[in-house]
Amino acid sequence: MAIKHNQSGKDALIALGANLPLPEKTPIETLQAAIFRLQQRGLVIRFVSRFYETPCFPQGAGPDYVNAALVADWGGAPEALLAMLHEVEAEFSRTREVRWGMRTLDLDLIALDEAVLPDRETWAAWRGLPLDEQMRAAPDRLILPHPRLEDRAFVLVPLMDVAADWVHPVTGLSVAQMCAALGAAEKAEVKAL
Ligand code: PH2
Ligand code: MG
Ligand code: MG
Repeated sequence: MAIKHNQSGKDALIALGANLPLPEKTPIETLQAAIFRLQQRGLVIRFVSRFYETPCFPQGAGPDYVNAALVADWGGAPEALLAMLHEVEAEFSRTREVRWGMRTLDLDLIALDEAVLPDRETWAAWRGLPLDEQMRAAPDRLILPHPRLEDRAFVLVPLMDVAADWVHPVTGLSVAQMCAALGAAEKAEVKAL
């Protein structure tokens, strides 16, 4: 978990992913360059996970992903961090046409310490959405923690490297507990590079 001394802001948990190459970069190189770019823009990065090769979700929707996670120290508004992530995605040619489509770079804000946004009721509504509706409806507001966090080995396994002790403010479960609840087969598919 992030070092608490000398920390001015909150722990931001960020998931990184890529499954399409850029003209001059493999997905691994894209993630490395994106982390560097976030630092250049002033993001204080505390920990970066290993990089993992993961099967595309939904299955068959595209090439394997490279996924990673990082913890940053963020003192500003959550929306400002989200805007920075979107700007860096755009710098790496990310377009947003297809929900859950293939992407050159995906930077997802997963959580900001204990923040529940926009409020617990709205969070619970997004969390409870059935899969077919999830595929149709994309939230126009920032929902934190990420409503699908506990379902996704490609997010939780990298988070184990950097934030195993982070506790979900609604469910009370730590990253380690959520990860332990995943199926063994699903976890085994997330392979450290
Ligand atoms: N991201 C998605 C959709 N599917 N699959 C894997 N393995 N990793 C991802 O990061 C991922 C995905 C939408 O952001
Ligand atoms: Mg995203
Ligand atoms: Mg994503």
